Amino acid sequence: MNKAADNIRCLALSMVEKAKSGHPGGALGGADFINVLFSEYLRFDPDCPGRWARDRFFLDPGHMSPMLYAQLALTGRFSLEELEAFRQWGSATPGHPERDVERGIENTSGPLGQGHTLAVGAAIAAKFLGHRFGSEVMPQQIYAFISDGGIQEEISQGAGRIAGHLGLDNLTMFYDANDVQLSTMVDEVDTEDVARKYEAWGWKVLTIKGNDVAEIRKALDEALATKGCPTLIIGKTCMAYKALDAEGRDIVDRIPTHGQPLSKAGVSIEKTLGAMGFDAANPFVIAPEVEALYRQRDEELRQLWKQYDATFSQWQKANAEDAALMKDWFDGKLPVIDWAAIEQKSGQATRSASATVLKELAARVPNMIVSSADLSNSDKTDGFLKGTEAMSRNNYGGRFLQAGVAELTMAALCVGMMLHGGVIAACGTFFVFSDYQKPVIRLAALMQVPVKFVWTHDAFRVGEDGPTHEPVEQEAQIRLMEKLHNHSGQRSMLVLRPADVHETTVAWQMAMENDQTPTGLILSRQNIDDLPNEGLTPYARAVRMMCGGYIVSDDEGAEMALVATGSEVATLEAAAAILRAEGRKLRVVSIPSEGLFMDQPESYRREVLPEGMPRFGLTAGLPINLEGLVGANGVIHGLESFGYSAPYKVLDEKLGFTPEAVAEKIRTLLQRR
Ligand SMILES: Cc1ncc(C[n+]2csc(CCOP(=O)(O)OP(=O)(O)O)c2C)c(N)n1
Repeated sequence: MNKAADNIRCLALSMVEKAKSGHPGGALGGADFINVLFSEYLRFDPDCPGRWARDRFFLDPGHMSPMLYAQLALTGRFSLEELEAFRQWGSATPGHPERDVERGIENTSGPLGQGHTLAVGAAIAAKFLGHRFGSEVMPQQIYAFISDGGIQEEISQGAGRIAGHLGLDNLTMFYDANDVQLSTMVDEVDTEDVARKYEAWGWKVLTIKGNDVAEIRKALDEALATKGCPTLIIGKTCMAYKALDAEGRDIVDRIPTHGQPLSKAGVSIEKTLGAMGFDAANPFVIAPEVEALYRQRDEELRQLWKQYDATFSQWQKANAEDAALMKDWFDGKLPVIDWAAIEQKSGQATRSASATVLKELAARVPNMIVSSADLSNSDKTDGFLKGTEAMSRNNYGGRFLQAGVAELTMAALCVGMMLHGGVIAACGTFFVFSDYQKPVIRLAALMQVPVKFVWTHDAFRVGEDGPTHEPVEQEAQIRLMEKLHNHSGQRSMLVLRPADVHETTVAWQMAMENDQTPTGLILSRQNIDDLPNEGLTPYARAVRMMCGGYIVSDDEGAEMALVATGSEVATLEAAAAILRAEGRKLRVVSIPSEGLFMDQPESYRREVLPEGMPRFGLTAGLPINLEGLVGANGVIHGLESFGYSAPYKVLDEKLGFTPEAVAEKIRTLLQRR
């Protein structure tokens, strides 16, 4: 056992030496725990690693990637050559691990704190699925590995609170407590009692010597036997464990071992590897006894999976329908939904229209879990809640997660649920608080996890709550994710701001059908008039937004195209009505997703926004929202300051967003031509 942990140390240290960059110290200290976990506890099928019922290991400190890659080399998922290419262009071993389930990497990690929160989300999904299908077929345990950085990150407060509150006894977290962080010692910044903190959240806490195999085993056994609460194993480890200087002495100052090759931190690679029985001249090896240990483990795992398969097929025989359902859920298959038949009440706020759709989804999509950060009655995710129950430690079948006031945590929990698989997750809050969620949105976009973000109260028309609650620059920020492409070459996020209740139905359809990237739905607080349907059914008209944007109303020989997203489209329609009565010819265009619109063939884009037709844009956000669509020769009326506290109709007047004020701006432009 110790030789295997030393082998991980040898590989991890050598990867960083060879790359001339990376974080070796933590990896050396954590090697003993990960080695025990992978060689004796973690259950996965060595011949089919992505199986639904596998245990999952979530790494929080992504900088400790050498430890994970080295471990996965012992497990047989990475070759030694791949370890040698650590951090290099095109390698399978980037600086921080990137999600690759077949290779044993459940989550992309690096931004500290997120990884273990994803694990809590995965534990929630596992509990939900265990409740639905039975724990004999959904027996998966969720393991998380966290370091001082993750413990200090604010998100750990949300993750710890929720995991304790829900009593997630399928979650075991190892805290690599090595007293050292990147630029300081831990006690220079943190004197809290971590054990008591987690106990207060309802966790079982075990404190052990984290480099001691027997203590690690005992703690893992105890964690697995614990019922009713998650377990935190605080492993007191040693940073850069077993690193020696040229005289063969333990090194003294361990902070420099955190983030650079150990040879630059006063460590002798020859002495260190030599003492562990490895050769510094040829360090990329797996010792024969270590190879034997892990191949032996493969055999044990194969036996375990045989037993599981037998249990599963018995269950399948007795529960054929459930087995088919389970497959559909893990395959991400959506039930048939008659979107066109969803009845929307005219003239409502798009958040209310969203509630109407969510009511339908609650009835039709039994593996959907919706969450809200204590705003369900405002962000209208309560449309879903009415069709289910809140999840609790006594009811893992509830499909509504009351996250409390914790937007960042909630977002990460939803991403974690979807990383686990088998469920579809959505979460709601006010659009202005998407600011609290950005780091998770970014990671979800990078990992291509199709969580649905519901953001309501989408502009200054929030009104009386004032500038703290009025998003102005948020749409511009979130649309940057539409411009950023993921590693599959797709726009990394779909962002939709529907213009009326019917576009909201279609926006939800697009969100549910988007299984490639996260989707953001930006919805209004205030009521919005329906857009004209031009002889189509409302759904048939709205479904044209699947091209990103479309012509809502048009006059032959239109003199100008009026462009907007969301509620401003209805304002443009109203302004156009005033001007049409004066004999003006206009075109109104709704573009709920600039990114999607830009992906249409040029011919379509030109059809909607012809080259020579002057353009006017209206946005309740920063004018930059429409610059790509309106172009340098067009004019945009937007908001260039924070909003103000007042009833929204007063704000419309003061800020020039009434139909009359908008019509006047357009009139002036038309007269100037
Ligand atoms: C959100 C976030 N902030 C900052 C960093 C940069 N960073 C990487 S490692 C680290 C210190 C981590 O210390 P610890 O968690 O104790 O890891 P160890 O020193 O044990 O390797 C920091 C600040 C990061 N990766 N993520």
